[in-house]
Amino acid sequence: MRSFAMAAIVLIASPALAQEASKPATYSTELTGAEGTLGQVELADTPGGVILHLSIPAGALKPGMHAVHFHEKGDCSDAPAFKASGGHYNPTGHQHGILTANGMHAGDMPNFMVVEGAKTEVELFNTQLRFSEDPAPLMDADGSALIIHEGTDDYQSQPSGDAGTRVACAVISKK
Ligand SMILES: [Cu+2]
Repeated sequence: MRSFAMAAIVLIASPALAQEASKPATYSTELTGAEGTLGQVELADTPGGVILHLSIPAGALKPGMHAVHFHEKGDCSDAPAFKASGGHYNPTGHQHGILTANGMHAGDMPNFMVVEGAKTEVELFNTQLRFSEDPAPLMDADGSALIIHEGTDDYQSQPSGDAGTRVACAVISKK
């Protein structure tokens, strides 16, 4: 006689356990220029860093490359100089610049391009920052500011990349 081994196949019906990606905290703020609102900034706090999205209408900034950094204080009250925002956000005590051996500031980021007659949409990812986690929380006691400069960051001149005048400022702080 042939014996048949019976294989029991057990199907376990389990509820869909597909994990939803947790939604990042987001923050929205206005960019202020010399004469008022100049654009919008959207931030998202992710496990790996902060995503930054800039939306700037055509004509609001001069065409060409511009430096953008996070500066140390959430204060844009002194337009058009925007010096109240302090220097670059640098809680870890590094030198300025992506090209500097002992760089870089937590607030350092690549330059972006403004094209004549076109709206500017820029997305940047900064892996050194978080909204409120150490070592570089944007929303610390005095907040921080996003600053756009008239010129280009050379990624090595101290203390701020020779990026020229500040032309726009956005406050980032705990609400
Ligand atoms: Cu700057």
